[in-house]
Amino acid sequence: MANKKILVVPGDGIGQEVTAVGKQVLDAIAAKFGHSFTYDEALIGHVAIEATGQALPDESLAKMKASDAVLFGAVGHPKYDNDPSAKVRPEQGLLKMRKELGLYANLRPIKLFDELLDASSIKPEILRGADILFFRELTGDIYFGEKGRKNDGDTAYDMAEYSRYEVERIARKAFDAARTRRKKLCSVDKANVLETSRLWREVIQKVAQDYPDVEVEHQFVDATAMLLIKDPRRFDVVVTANLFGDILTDEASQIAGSMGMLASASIGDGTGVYEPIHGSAHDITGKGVANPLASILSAALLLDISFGMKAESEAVINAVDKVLKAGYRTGDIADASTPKDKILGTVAMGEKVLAEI
Ligand code: GGG
Repeated sequence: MANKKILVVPGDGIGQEVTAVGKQVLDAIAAKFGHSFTYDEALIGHVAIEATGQALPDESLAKMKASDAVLFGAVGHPKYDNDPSAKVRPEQGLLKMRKELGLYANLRPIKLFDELLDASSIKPEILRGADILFFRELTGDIYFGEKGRKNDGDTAYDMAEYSRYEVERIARKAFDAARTRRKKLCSVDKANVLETSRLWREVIQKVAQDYPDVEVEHQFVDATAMLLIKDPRRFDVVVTANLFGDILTDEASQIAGSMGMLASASIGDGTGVYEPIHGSAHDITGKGVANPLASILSAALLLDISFGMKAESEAVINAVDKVLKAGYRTGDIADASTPKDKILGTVAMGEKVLAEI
């Protein structure tokens, strides 16, 4: 029996809807395994800007630091897409949270549930058995470098920067993970063009000397984008920089059938944050159709990584598997052969998973 404090930070758009389901799943696990989970809530993103003027209010950050884990939703709002001059934006809350909590490693498992082989636009014979674990570096790169305008606003710049220290710490996390899997690591960069990538490759090669049992390959990001679709099974652990990881994992979500299936764990120096890789999806917000499985699978990662509760985490994954085996789908993972009565909304899909726990 464990006592744990979980901070629920739904954020914007469908973040609100899917995180509510993720929390219900944590509750069901606590009841089944005799744990005591207590919850608090905090604001981030557009909802935080509206309430306080800040994308990540100090109070939210303090609550994050004081909790054992954070179950997070998404940030974003379309109003900022058409207002490039906005000084405060929802995404600033996300970046500040990552920096302040030292969340330098973002784990994004790309796991295809067998039942979803046909949901993907990639051919089943290419996909079957694909299982990739991405390590996206999360607190450096072009996201955090100096940015600005010059020449009276006619020229814009974003600086990309990496230090040896930053590359080495994510590299070691990825190599450690490769040792527990198929012992293959692919480091993705653009070392034929970028100086940050040349340093990245140099550090990966040095760290690799401490892991002689792990087979290492280096790929350029453009080639990786192609190989993920052509031959996803060639990858085991992939480690890459912040921007490349952001883009490649959206692409790789198609291996798992949908963005709505992909969970993530952001870990580092303190409290871990667990969230779907998808954003706030305002086009479907409030319609009750968002896929809650990424939030549910994020809860499974939380149980495993932050609380060391392997059996509890597996109970969640098995429940998802059973629901998919029974043929239930949300709209994003349904296909022409899915019977209408098996296509569920957010809440109903959550209830099916809860019933299997
Ligand atoms: N749950 C992920 C999320 O809210 N994504 C929105 C976003 O702004 N993502 C940028 C990033 O992950 O760097």
